[in-house]
Amino acid sequence: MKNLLALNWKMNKTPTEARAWAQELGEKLEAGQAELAVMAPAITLSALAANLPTGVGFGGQDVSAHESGAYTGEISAAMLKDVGATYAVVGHSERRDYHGETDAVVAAKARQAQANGLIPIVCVGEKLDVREAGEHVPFTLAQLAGSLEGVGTDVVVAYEPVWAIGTGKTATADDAEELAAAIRRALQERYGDAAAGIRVLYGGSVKPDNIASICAKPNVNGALVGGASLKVADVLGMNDAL
Ligand code: G2H
Repeated sequence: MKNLLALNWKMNKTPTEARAWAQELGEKLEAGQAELAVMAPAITLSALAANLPTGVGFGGQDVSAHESGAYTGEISAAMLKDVGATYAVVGHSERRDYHGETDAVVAAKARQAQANGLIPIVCVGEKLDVREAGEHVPFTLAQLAGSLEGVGTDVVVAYEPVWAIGTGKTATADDAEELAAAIRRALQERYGDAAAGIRVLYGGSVKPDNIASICAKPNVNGALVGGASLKVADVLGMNDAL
């Protein structure tokens, strides 16, 4: 399965900056082994649609759990699809923490994405206290089960240990593989043979010099990258490393 290099800009880049980034990527990107997609602020997506090089996809960083209507400030899956998005991140730890998103809300968002032809990237992962208590596997699998309620197989799962997000502390490749393998087993129980086609990503302080060892693990099929996604040079470095 081709690795997915999913870039998560978070709340960075104006439409003007996004356009310049996409054009620079188009000038410098050479064919790589990975699929590349940019998860960007919704307001930048039209600029990305017009300027990203062929073959580089994009998606939203969140999506509404509702189809349409009186939900001020929200972006629907149909809106993302209409602008050309392929993916929508759901359940990122920053959404869970700062916006109180529960597993049930995350699952509803993932279902809404799929109903509109988008592939949800469902994020799960434990905080430091859970890891220190040795509960990271059961915690993450419980979060996964709740976040996949009613969700079909056209999905990506991203394991992002919260203690490794934006902190510079990267989980080791073995830490990533431990959870990726556990997630793969849970996906097999849930979806049967179809689970073999589901990508499991690792996220948390991934950068050009650690991506290769993490993605070399048998159950890791790519990365969700925040900080190192903002500069084209780093993206090229990660693409080259895969
Ligand atoms: C985790 C990751 C991207 P960073 O949130 O989803 O961010 O690579 O900055 O740790």
